[in-house]
Amino acid sequence: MRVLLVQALSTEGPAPERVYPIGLVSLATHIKKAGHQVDILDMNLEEDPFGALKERLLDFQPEVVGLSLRNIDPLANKTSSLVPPFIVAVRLVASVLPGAWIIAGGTGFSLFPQRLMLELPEIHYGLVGEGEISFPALLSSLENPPSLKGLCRRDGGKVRVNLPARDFNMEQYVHPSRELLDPSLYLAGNNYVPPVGIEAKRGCSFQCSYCVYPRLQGRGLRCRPPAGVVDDMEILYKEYGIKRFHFTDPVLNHPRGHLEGICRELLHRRLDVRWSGFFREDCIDENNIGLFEQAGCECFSFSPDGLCQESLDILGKQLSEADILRAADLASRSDVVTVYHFMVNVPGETEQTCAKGVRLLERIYELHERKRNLGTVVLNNIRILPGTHIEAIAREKGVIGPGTDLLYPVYYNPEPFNAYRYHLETLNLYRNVFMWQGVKK
Ligand code: B12
Repeated sequence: MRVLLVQALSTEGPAPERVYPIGLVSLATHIKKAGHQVDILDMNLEEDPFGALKERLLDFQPEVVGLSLRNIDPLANKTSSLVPPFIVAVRLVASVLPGAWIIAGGTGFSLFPQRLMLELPEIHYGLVGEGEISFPALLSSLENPPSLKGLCRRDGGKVRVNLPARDFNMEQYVHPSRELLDPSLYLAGNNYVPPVGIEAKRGCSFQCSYCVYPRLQGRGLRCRPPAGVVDDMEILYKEYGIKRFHFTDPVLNHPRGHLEGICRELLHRRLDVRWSGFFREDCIDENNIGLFEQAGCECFSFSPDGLCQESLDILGKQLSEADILRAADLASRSDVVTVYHFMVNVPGETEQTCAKGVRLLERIYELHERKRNLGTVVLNNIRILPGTHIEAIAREKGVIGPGTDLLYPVYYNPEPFNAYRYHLETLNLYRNVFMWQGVKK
């Protein structure tokens, strides 16, 4: 069968930070192995994304179009949505090729399958969760599919959603066939994030109250053997000249030992690459931090989220303020840049917690001023996503009501601390500019 896989628009406006669609390329790899003819279109690479979609549909004449909705919205306190361009993409496919099967998937879709399929009758099937096994199985049973993991199908006026696949065996991970979508197309343009991702594991065993990662990838940690991960990097380095990577793991340095194994393999092969990822503070210590740096880590991204113990607890972080400062101290002594992410105006915020947050931020800057190695501090309000504990708290506190539509951006930011973020942003910008300019306050 001819199958066109489409990465729908992932950012608003011309994509400033591009991300190579590793999920889609992995799926393409699997369905090609299953004997299908496959083509990929990343609308984010196109100057005229909808024109490019129409053209590709007419040229390739796919029998099946798989649309990936990665992001529902851009987060970062923004109120724009990526649902409208997704709706238009689906409708364009249905109008240009009325005989084609339309299948939707991806992380954004997996968060709102029922809602999106009810809004879009043009979608024949959806797949929530991982697609490596279910997608090829669905392609070979389109007229009457069995009850596949993650399958979303219509039943009268309703949409039935099966439990998602979150158990793909990462020991049997297949290198994504990069020739299906050239990674070098992504090399220009990004200022911060390495566009090419590497999967070292899937799953997250933590239970942070706002987060959907366990829902998307499950709680069990499925690690790839380190040699396979490094093979992936080596292929990209040697065949495509890719030297910078971002590990896509929810938490890169958990469980302890796995990343260390990858680092030792990188050093053993003398692979001169740079990489980044999200680190957990309580899994970093004097022993492994040097190894991470030596093996090419170029940015420690921390997402402690809570700015004081009360907030850490309400967010379910299983971390202490001391863990944050200890990791900050270690990272600030290295030559690696560190970026911190925090949530602001979380449930239970008071004058006291706000003051504690300011102190923590000041303390982090003091540590990093020694070597001037703090990239930035990202400050966000919580985007309320369905099924999270934060959604329940927001309902209980009346921050959202029965009529609130969570498909579109809704943040937890009630009065009286709804302007606290701006206060912290000022502090962050002030400390950051003064640090980088070497000006004493
Ligand atoms: C790594 C990551 C990043 C990295 C990417 C680095 C890189 N070079 O790759 C960075 C930090 C840069 C990043 C940035 C952003 N991200 Co991000 N990211 C992730 C993360 C942790 C993993 C994504 C990943 O690569 N997974 C591995 C691949 C293999 O899996 P996959 O994409 O899910 O694909 C599988 C399935 O979804 C399915 N599938 C996918 N497509 C299709 C299509 C069809 C037809 C079918 C059937 C199946 C299917 O099959 C695939 C294989 O199993 C996810 C959270 C998570 N745990 O999933 C968030 C996540 C996807 N990101 C998210 C967002 C919002 C963003 C940003 C907008 C945030 C921001 N403000 O900067 C940007 C957007 C960047 C962009 N251009 O798209 C959200 C999306 C949901 C939402 N709330 O909208 C998530 C879910 C995190 C969250 N906060 O909830 N991200």
